[in-house]
Amino acid sequence: MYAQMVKSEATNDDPELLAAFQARIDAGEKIEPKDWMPEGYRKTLIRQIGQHAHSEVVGQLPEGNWITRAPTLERKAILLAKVQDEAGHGLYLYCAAETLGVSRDDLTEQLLSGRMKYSSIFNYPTLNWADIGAVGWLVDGAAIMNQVPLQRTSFGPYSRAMIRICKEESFHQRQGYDLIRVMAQGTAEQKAMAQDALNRFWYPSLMMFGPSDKDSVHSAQSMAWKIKINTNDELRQKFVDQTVPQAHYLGLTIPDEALAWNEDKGGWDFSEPDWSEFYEVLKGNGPCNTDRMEARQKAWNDGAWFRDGLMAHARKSAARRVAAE
Ligand code: FAQ
Repeated sequence: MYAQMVKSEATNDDPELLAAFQARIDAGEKIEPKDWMPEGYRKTLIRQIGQHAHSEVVGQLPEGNWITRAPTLERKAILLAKVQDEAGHGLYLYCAAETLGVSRDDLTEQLLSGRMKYSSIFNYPTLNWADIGAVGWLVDGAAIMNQVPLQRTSFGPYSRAMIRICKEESFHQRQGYDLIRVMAQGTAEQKAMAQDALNRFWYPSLMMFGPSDKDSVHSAQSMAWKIKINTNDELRQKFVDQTVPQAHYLGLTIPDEALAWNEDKGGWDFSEPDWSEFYEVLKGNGPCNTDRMEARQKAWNDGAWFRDGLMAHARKSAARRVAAE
């Protein structure tokens, strides 16, 4: 089935080149930017890496919102460092996408015009300090579950970016767990806040892995090309299996009455998220879609003079160098 799909995605490509390309992928070789690649492979990577980069950048907004209101100087410093890391992740990923022949400006324009997505999770609000713990524990926890296998993705620049990102992301998950632990073990009111944050972030976190495998449009092809290493459902199951014991340790309850240990599969049975909500968020109808896009549009407009200045400086420097030769 995979071979058939590879062919249909890249009908203009020479079958011999395609077969040689697939053989390299199957042998576990990394594909580098100057290597020949099917157009479908390039397009899929630009879509996935671009969306991933946008997610890192938009993902700064729900947390950045709390930097000035962090309860202690230590928590403020940690959050500031984390948000700064997310900006860095966006940059590594935009650079990886640029090696495929798309500029960062193009990718940003596609985001702002609604032609490119970012992760659904960042369209949910962070209403109080416990939500910052839930973002680190659950959102970064889900992100890292997806990103660790991506270190082995077939495209060299993406795989190398993921190695560095995963190192930082594991610190992010731990600071979130530590924050929520302090609240869960605090006063009754703080524990209630931690439980409320878990209640609101649980299903949106499960949605981060994408639609169930039967509805996933790209998984089969992306897995044949080793752009994706696992299916959406496999990673979602791993995330649930990792997170349930953590919640139990904290004395918090996963908001799912159907949650039950399944001895046969050696994992937890759980309820699917409401997929109609997921598709509504993707269409732009989540609680914060409008705010997030307005914030990105404003940042892009406000930065125009600076980008223009940098370009003018680069042009003048180049002209001076030519004149001096
Ligand atoms: N949100 O066929 P599939 C982070 C779209 S980590 C929005 O299964 P695919 C760290 C999908 O694009 C978060 N859209 O798609 C952080 C496709 O639509 P399209 C970002 C989603 O690509 C933490 C359609 O649904 N991580 O930011 C979502 O094979 C805290 C059909 O789906 C990555 O991007 C969704 N959740 O699998 C930062 C990881 N799910 O494009 C700050 C890399 C699916 O045809 C604070 N990406 N869609 O219009 C991936 O692994 C994959 O792209 C998936 C989706 C697994 C997300």
